[in-house]
Amino acid sequence: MEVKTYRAGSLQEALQLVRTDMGPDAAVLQTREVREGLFHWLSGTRRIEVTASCSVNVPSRFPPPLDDTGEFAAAPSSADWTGAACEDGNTEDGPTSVPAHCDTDYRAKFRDDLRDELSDLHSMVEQLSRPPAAPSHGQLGESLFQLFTELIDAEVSEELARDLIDRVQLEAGNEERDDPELMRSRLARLVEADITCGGPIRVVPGQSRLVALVGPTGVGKTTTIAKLAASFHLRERHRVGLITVDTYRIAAVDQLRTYADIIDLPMEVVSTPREMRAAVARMADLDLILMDTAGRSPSDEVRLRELKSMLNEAHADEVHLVLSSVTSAAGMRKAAERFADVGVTSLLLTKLDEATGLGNLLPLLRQSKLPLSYLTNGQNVPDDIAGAERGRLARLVLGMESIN
Ligand SMILES: Nc1nc2c(ncn2[C@@H]2O[C@H](COP(=O)(O)OP(=O)(O)OP(=O)(O)O)[C@@H](O)[C@H]2O)c(=O)[nH]1
Ligand SMILES: [Mg+2]
Repeated sequence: MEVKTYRAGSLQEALQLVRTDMGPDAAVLQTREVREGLFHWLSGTRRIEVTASCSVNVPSRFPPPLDDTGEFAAAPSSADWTGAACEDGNTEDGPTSVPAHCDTDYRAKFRDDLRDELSDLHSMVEQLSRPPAAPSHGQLGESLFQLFTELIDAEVSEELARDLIDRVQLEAGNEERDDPELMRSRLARLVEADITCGGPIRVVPGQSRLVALVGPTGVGKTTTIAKLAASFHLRERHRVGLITVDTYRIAAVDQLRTYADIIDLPMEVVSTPREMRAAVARMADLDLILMDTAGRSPSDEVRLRELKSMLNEAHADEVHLVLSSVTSAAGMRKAAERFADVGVTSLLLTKLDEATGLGNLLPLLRQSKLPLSYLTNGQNVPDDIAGAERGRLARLVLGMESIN
């Protein structure tokens, strides 16, 4: 008896393979879910395997068509009626009419069978759509399992945590796998390799550099401008000026003016592209111009276009997209996508002190091509800011180091 197995991404595709290879009369003997790929127990691809044969005669479940007289055109064979035979025992071979109640019994049986099959299919689909169970202690071994739970505690998504553990396991030698510290530093290096840092703003005396901060509302743009201004002016003795284009709220102008007064810096308030040109010209002899902008919803395309034309007018050398670490991974991805259009050149992450775990930053850090400039970790001006550094950031997002 010829028996073959076929694998595909879905039951439907697997049955199509059977049909193409063995023809429409092939009988399906078994279906089951299998996993393929390296470390299939962790994240192998789920496939459906169908075992089929052409040599097995499986009775048709469908009644033969009725002819013009309302009788079956060709009598079903005894095999066709297996289990559905009429109580009269009217199962003899050869052309014969089927009594009405036999037909009714058959159809009822057919309906029941169909219901059972639908219910089986339903459970199969449910099972397939369920995420695979988390890897167990026994599957991973002591140190990798510990690492996996640490990633989950750091709010790394389960999918990403599995992927990272897989990669670490793949790279580690057998003797390393029992050493939690070695595995931890291997994991940190892996994540570090995905992070790009651009370093702090490079100010060259006499070469006016214009740096703008943009981003969603309330992420800490103005506070960060104040931290940068104080740091460059008071600590590094550079000549710094401030421009704000956030004229939508009176309080926003007052907020920056307060910082400008305390640090003793010139400040310009700009509301049109023309005013922008004039303000930049007046500050041309400064070493650093920091530009504050109004918070924008990533979905507000009109306001984002306005922001872009202001930045073009200012000829900004650097545009830092400010994102809060307490935003969801999806929210950060959306903001990064939408603000890319305004000409963003780097990422600046704020409020690291407020996040319960920083694993949500990982997808953005891995996917974004933008270099990171600064990290902020509190409301204190000018202290709570530091240049982004790959190794430290990797340990922070993996929960191996605390921000405070
Ligand atoms: N915990 C914490 N709070 C911060 C940090 N940075 C800023 N904040 C606070 O976040 C709040 C909003 O800060 P702003 O600087 O006004 O934010 P913004 O992005 O300028 O806001 P809009 O101009 O309204 O879009 C303030 O209460 C800041 O003190 C930080 O790193 N950590
Ligand atoms: Mg602001």
